[in-house]
Amino acid sequence: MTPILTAFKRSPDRGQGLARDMRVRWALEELGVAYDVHLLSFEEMKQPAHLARHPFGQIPTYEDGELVLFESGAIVLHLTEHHPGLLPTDASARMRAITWMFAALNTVEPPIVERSMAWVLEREQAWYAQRLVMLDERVRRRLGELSARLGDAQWLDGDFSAGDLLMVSVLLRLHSSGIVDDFPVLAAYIARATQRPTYQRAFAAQLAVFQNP
Ligand code: GTB
Repeated sequence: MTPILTAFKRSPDRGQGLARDMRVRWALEELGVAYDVHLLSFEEMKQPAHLARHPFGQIPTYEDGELVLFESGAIVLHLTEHHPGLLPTDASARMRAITWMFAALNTVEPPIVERSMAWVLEREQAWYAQRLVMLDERVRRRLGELSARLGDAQWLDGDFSAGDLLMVSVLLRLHSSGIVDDFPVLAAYIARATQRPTYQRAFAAQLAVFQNP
């Protein structure tokens, strides 16, 4: 049975690939797993049928037979556990790659999301400019630390892994801010990752949803 991923019927990012189904699509392409996509409107996401899949009424979810998962990181982890290619086989290296997955989602993504949500929800407020200085500083601190760790390496720890896939997915959310341009090591890292044919295929698939509603 072909697994089913849920995604926005009409993504607010207009096909920029910033919604979290994109990272799952990318992992599926990396691992060579065929999948179907079930597109949902915002209304449908809050209906009982989808709430049974996702307690918070969000995308993405992933269904494979009886198994129903939500949380993009958990879905990517599940995929890497069942298909070779995105996690090393050596136990220590594997755990280090998983650590980078957590770092992407728990340490790097939160300040980036906070910054973008402030723009969405607070940009009309008189104090927004002042708050943005602080939010930018938090993001820049993380990027500086990540850049220092990556250094001259191609990927975070050895070969390209699910840790890189999630880290790059998270960093891409900063694209419109221009902040990454101040971190050439990270800009090159993102370029390397997004040039992968697997990323390109995943990106094209989600863009097609927006272009062919
Ligand atoms: N922690 C969860 C995960 O990783 O799966 C977060 C899931 C999540 O936030 N899903 C969002 C959603 O369903 C879509 S991705 N939102 C609808 C709702 O909560 O009602 C977040 C997102 C949305 C839009 C943009 N954008 O327009 O750029 C980027 C990211």
